[in-house]
Amino acid sequence: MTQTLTGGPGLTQERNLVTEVPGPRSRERLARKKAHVADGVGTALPVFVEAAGGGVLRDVDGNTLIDLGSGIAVTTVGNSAEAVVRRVREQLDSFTHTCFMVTPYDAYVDVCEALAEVTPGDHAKKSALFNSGSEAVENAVKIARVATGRDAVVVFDHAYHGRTNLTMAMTAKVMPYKHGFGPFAGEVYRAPMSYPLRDGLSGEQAAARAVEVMEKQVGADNLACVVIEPVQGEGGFVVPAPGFLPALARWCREHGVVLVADEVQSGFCRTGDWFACDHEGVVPDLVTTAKGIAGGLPLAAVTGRAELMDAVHTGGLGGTYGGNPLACAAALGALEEMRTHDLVGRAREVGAILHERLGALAAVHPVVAEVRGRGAMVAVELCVPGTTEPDAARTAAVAAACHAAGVVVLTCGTYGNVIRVLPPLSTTDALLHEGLDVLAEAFAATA
Ligand code: PLZ
Repeated sequence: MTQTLTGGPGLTQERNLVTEVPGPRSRERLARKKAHVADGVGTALPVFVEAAGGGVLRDVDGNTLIDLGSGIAVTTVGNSAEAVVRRVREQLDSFTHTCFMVTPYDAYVDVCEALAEVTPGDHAKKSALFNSGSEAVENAVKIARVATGRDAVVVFDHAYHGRTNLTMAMTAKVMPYKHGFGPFAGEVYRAPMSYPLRDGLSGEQAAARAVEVMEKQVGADNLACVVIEPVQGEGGFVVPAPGFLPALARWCREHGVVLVADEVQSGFCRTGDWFACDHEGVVPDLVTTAKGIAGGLPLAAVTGRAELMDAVHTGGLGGTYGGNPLACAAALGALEEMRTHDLVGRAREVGAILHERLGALAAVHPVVAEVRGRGAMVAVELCVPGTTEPDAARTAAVAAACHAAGVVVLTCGTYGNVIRVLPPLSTTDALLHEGLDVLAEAFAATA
């Protein structure tokens, strides 16, 4: 794949370490961060970045690192994709803000039109734009409640939906996301997720288990929506067993429950389809998107059945910055990149490499209990060999070794024992292989 890369003068697509990581300049800045930034805001790898693009980040010490994390699933098209940069620059020359709720502009409508095209299903769709994934999820719940006249929300074990009050209630993991931050919003119920490594159930069996909770502990007549990540992100890149999502979708349809697919992390080519739901042909009623939608600028959306989206009274949805013109221009640029460079196809190629290389790793390191994921969203779960007892310490050690060697990997999972690989799709095969070589060395060095 050829792609024009920006990201600053002299940025080369290779790993190059000239100091230890983090180097002295990053450490200096870390001391400034400590003085001025609240301690509650953590950093996975404290190198301060001065240029980024393609599949690399260059830090202030002159080290160039391989990025296997995409800023948590955001820079699918790269950190400085040509079409994103070009369209944002053009928009900057015109205006930065008017507020769509005061005086509208084309880019917002263009993004909504594009979302109707790319999201699952060919029914009539409409969208509303927001700033963050959390905000999109909150608004999906608001829409589902108004449309159904019901209150309850069902979410799943290991789910991550955000850090606002309602979405904290929807997120499963207490530390660091919820600890001390309650009380949380009510009418949120948790059902068991399909997690094949840990439950050994088929998709149908796992769906029946979840449906029992919905019927016996919530009641379909009280249930506004079921919110699910079709491939879980922060929860550990958990891929439900085949048939789980279609069975849930069927049950929702039969009971007038709105099915919300939270595709904030899995959407926009990441899984080798436009959306993770596409893999099993599941058509959700509402889809929440963010992250990869706009190549790094803050934008999020709720897209769904026109009659549901239109159930809300005029003025009931919005926000000062939702669908900001720069973010919309960036989204149109990101979509242009995805289409021009067939990033759905590229995600599948990346996925084939990841499965081959991580599978080889699993074959020699029994600590790898499972390799799972789709497209360019693949992870390894680390357990005490022969068991499903999580090995978070080894996971942290492997990640630290990668970081020291100039490869950005992220961990995830309820038990902190999953290493996820989700590179920008603008990365080259050579960089990807080098990043995976470093990961393999990190497994060997921590054995
Ligand atoms: N839904 C599925 O993955 C964000 C969170 C990182 P915001 N995931 C990364 C962190 O530690 O805060 C996410 C997600 C899914 C919703 C969200 C929330 O998106 O844009 O972070 O609000």
